Amino acid sequence: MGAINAKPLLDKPWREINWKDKQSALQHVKNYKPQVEDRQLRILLHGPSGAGKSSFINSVKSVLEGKMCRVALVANVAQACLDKKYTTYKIEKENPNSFYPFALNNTRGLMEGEGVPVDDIKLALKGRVKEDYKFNPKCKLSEGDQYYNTTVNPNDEVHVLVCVISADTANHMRHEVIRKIHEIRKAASELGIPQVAVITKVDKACPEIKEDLKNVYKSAYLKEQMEQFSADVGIPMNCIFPVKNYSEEIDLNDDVDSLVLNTLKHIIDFGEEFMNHKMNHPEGSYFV
Ligand SMILES: Nc1nc2c(ncn2[C@@H]2O[C@H](COP(=O)(O)OP(=O)(O)OP(=O)(O)O)[C@@H](O)[C@H]2O)c(=O)[nH]1
Ligand SMILES: [Mg+2]
Repeated sequence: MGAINAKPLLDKPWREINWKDKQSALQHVKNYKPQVEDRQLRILLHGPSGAGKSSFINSVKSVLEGKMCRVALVANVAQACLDKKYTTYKIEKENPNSFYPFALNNTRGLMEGEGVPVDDIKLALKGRVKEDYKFNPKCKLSEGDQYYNTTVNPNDEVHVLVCVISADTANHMRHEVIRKIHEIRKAASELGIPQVAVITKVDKACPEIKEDLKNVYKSAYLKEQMEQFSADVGIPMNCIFPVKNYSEEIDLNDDVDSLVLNTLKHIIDFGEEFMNHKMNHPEGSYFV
């Protein structure tokens, strides 16, 4: 994004979110139970290195557990590509032996040259990548490898694909990265998997948002950036969610929580709809 936002704030937010009622969004997520019995919703995160994938996982976990969590290692800005393995994050619910019925999967960053092979993300969508597989930018995972999952359980499959992008780079992504995102989207569409984008670091996009996160849907500047990103990668605006991850804070904050919860609620709804559709149409016929 680069240039400092010089646009005034809109009088009315272009999308409504209830900042005062964090509890009902939290309850919605807490009450979530897949309609299909014994099923776990799998949310696959991908996106450029440094975009905030690990931070988003930590933010979700922090909101749900009501305390600051740093389970996914977050890179210092100077470090490139911290996460190299395929990792599943589950979140404890109330007691140490019970978990929310959804999991977040982290992947190695998408970048030019050294990034995760697009084919590996395609395999992950189908549940073919085993936990702890170390992505190798030079070589895709292939059948016969010990980390290639030959017996896919429905809970290994992905139900919603989330592209994580930083607001300060969303508008000038390298052509190669955009091409990779398109290719991954195409593969997900063929499988009928819904796709969402999470735009992180909105506090860096515009000073008014940094000042007050409630301005997030009043910033004409951020809206323009989101529209441009939507046009570049083909994800519709109503599937793009801006968030501010926990990054410098040491205590939880209601506004940060509200935005993360609102995003998570939509991600879960998209995934649940797909899971049910797939159950009723095992032969395919998706309209994504
Ligand atoms: N200000 C601000 N900083 C953020 C936000 N989200 C992430 N960061 C910072 O951005 C940097 C990179 O974040 P990570 O979560 O490590 O990014 P990643 O996508 O997991 O990166 P890789 O693991 O290398 O692929 C860290 O220094 C975070 O603290 C945000 O919403 N606002
Ligand atoms: Mg990471």
